[in-house]
Amino acid sequence: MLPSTEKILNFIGGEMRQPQSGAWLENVDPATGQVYGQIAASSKEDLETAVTVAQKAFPAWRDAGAEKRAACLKKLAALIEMHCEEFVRAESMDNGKPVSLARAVDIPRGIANLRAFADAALEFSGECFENDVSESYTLRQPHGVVATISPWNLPLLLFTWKAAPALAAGNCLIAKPSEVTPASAFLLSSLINEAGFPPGVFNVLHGRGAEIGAAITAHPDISAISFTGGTVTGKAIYAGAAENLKKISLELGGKNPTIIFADADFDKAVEGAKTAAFANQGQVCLCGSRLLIEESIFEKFKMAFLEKTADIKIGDPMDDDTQHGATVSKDHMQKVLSCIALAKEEGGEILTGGVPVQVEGRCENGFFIAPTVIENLPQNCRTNKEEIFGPVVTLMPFKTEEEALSIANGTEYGLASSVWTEDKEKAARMAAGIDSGIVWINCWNLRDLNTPFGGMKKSGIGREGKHRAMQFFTEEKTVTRPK
Ligand code: TXE
Repeated sequence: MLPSTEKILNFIGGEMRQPQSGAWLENVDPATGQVYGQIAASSKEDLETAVTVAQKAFPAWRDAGAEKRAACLKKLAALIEMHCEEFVRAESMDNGKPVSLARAVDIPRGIANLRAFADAALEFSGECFENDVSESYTLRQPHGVVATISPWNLPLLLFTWKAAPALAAGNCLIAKPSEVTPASAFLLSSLINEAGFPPGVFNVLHGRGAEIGAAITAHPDISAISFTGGTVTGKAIYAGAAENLKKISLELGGKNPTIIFADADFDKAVEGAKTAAFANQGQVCLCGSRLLIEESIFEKFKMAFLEKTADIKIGDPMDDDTQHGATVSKDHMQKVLSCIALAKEEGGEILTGGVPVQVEGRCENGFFIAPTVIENLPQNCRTNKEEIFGPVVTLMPFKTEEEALSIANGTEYGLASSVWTEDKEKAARMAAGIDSGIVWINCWNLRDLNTPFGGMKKSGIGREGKHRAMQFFTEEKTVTRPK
């Protein structure tokens, strides 16, 4: 049995610990609007303790060897798998996402991340070079104490996506999950000792971003930070880390285009565009929030898309057949609704949704927003440029490939895009022309954990993914001798 998530404690030096300040935050279930627990509000004192135990644990963990590190990660994956349903329900209650989604995506991907980086620990190696006078090789060595700061939209998935490579590479870790969704990281922390990690290697600190997150960013003994979250927070972390020249990996927001050509497989494109727009209530940095449709099929596609959207089942996230749950918090619901109000002011026509939904029964006070489709907005209005991060998609027609590219590239973001066409050459031209770190052809969010993952422009700095993340979490050293 895993511990109750009603009291979310820190995990420092192999022990569950209360926050030293005695301060707690409230944890709200977004599907009911009710407070259901308390979260440790960590302060600088907790961080100092965590850094001290992590520094002490580092030499032995660095020297433990890749096999030991891989074994701990694999054991942790197996333990989460054993408790899968408890994780599913905790994730759903904390975040508002349907249990079906947590069961199909979040928890299995969290497990897969741990396994992928267990393999990466064993595969990762340096390079050899040779010329007429010398031969060289590189060593890849862990930084020491590093930190991860992760968001609320895919809590366990993104927590493990960062923690696993940090540990696989031989670092000791201070991991800070979002204070909005701390439950799955807390449950994971209750399994760290059983997985075999020595005390001090894997620490989890909870609390507010502006407090404990900022303290982590400023701490001189934390050498690297991997962050996923909003662009504004990413900039603050980048600035805060500059003082100590920390290594920084930033995966930030997106305003991703889904581009539909007239020659696409129509039914697959409609289904794909719907999933891209509304998955996880539109709260995925990869979501396709701008739907660009070739003019000759615009009306037909729009009608089919609206029909599909109408079929989405909104309801209690704990019901197995719910497809669309609550947005993550009251604040976030209000932010999304204010973006919809702005879209109307900008002249947008709401084709469906645009309003909160009251789900009857235990969820009547929950934070639900109907999937929302908007048209008739110019490509350069705020609604089409700023990240909304909710179940909101705008429709725009285009006539040519050039126009599609110009609209697609017309924002400050450059994370992901999805292109639907049966013409392989056109797909290749679009892929080469779009300013985004990831381009999906005739699919969306089809992930291979080996591939580089990350964004251009204001969507971030650096790439994650198997070997890229291992590179980030290691320092490269060149060793040369004469021939
Ligand atoms: O996330 P934050 P917020 C976008 C989305 C959303 C917006 C704001 O558009 O509306 O960001 O969301 C920690 N120093 N994304 O404010 O603040 C925080 O505790 C150090 C995109 O809820 O970015 C949490 O652990 N850390 C996104 C993490 O940062 C700080 C996912 C993310 O929270 C900090 C989520 C500080 N000063 C939101 N302030 C994606 N790319 O997937 C906060 N944090």
